[in-house]
Amino acid sequence: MNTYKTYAERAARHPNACARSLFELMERKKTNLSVAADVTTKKELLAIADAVGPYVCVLKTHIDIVEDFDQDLADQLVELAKKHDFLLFEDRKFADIGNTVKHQYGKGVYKIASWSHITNAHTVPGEGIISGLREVGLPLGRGLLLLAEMSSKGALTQGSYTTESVAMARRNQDFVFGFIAQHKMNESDDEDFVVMAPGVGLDVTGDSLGQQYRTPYQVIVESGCDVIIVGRGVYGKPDQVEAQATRYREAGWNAYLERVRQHQ
Ligand code: S5P
Repeated sequence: MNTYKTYAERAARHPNACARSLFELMERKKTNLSVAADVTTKKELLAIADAVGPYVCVLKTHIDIVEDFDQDLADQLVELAKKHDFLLFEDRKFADIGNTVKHQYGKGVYKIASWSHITNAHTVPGEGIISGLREVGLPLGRGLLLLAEMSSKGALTQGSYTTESVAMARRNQDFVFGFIAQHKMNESDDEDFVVMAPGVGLDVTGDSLGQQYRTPYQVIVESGCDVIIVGRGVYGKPDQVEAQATRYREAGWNAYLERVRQHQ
């Protein structure tokens, strides 16, 4: 299965430009770590982006929680992405009809499509959500991930919902290059979906609001995901951000090497 090939092999074959540049940079930097920088001020967000930059392939943002957002923040994030060689992923979780998400993605205060290489969408509204986002994102070379499975307790993203989400991705591979999910989603060697998995932690198994954590080994080796998304595990203790980013990068990369070894 494609999932078990190296990131470099997958970069060489992938039909989607966004997936190709992601796999290439993962191989170049030897990291499958994405840090979720869920902080509420511009200063904190930029400090985390600069501190974790050398260790990540993707910096994931929730731009609408930043109290003092301005265009300069977006510009500086783009600069940091260039400086440290990572992609920006605005975790917007679009969930409306195509015509509405088109405006939410391209316009408004945040103009997400203008600075974020990757974004994501729920599949609950049906395929029109992909068509709407594609109109804005594809001409800019952006890529979309679909939420096929969530990490939180009691999530309804299971069974036929997940299966249908994969079918939607399969029909839209020019723009959709993968999933937010908990397991690999490929069904055959003919397709290669990138799976980014949130709900990753080395020290705790959950929080008080329904989040559930697994280790990088479980996520990468046992479940065949490609990128680990780590939030509080990295930025939770402000004086340890760089140390934790190093720790999770190593855990994620070692798990990947183990997966490649097991499937040689
Ligand atoms: O199913 C999901 C999907 C996402 S994108 N579960 C998640 O936790 N996320 C996001 O991953 C969530 O919005 C947050 O930004 C991050 C997890 O953060 P942590 O602090 O729990 O690691």
